[in-house]
Amino acid sequence: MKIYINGKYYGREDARISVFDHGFLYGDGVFEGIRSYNCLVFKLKEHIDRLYESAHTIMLDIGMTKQEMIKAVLDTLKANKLKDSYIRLVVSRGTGDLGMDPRKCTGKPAVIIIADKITLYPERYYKDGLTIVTVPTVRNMPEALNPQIKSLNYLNNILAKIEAVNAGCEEAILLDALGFVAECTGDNIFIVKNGGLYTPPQCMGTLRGITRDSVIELARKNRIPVHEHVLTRHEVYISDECFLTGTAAEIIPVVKIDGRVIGSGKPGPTTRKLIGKFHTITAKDGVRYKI
Ligand code: PXG
Repeated sequence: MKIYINGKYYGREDARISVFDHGFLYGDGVFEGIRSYNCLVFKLKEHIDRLYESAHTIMLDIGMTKQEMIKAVLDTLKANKLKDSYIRLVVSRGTGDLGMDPRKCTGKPAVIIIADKITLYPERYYKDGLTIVTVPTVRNMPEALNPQIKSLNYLNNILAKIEAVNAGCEEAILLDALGFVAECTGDNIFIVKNGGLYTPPQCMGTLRGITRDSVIELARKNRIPVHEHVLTRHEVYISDECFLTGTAAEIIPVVKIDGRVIGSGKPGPTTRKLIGKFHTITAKDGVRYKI
């Protein structure tokens, strides 16, 4: 494995950054998770744009143009000879001292690109659907730490993940500070009701997921009405279908939430249709590279 750190490649054992890096000391940095399918990087521009937007808000100057970053991602994929890949792009504030003041980080930010094989949920979850729970940990309030910033500080999500695992589930629903459904630990949530698609708006505790946007676009193209609407748990429990979206999981059906069976208890027709359409676009859209 060849890991990109600031323009150079390192083997897995040698790819290291300083313990004084503020990404490590404080979670001060940003990241993206991107996928490639058969030598096509899906929504690369959108991921790079979101990375730079996250960096802009935390006032982190990445020190590379977006074009240079895109080239670095493609070069890393080529160096690793990966056709299908999960790409983790991390930009941390860089090394400083033990104070949190970002001005103490006088060196360059650390730009890290790891391209690995994909680890997915087991196939049976796509076939039979997931069982998930609502957890006590509430999604960060936008005024505190906006979920739109894909920062290296993911403890909010990790706490929710721990609660899901404690309940014997793979994913968790987090509510926002008002008690509306926000999203899952690493996925957005959709429900289907009476033929329409509903997903929480991005204004409260919801990341504007790139898979979410792709699904909205796909649904509209296929004349499925889409509503970005606040959702309560009640509306989720009485939905006809439910599914989650994310770069890692793609589109995954949910069949039981907090002990309530969703719809027929099996992945529904709209979910299955969207999964099929999604695979069609990941197989043909994207930025091509040669290995
Ligand atoms: N919500 C949150 C909180 C996320 O972190 C999504 C929604 C879905 O967004 P995209 O743009 O991927 O459709 C995410 C994405 C991981 C991992 O390693 C996490 C994500 C993506 C890829 C890998 O757990 N989060």
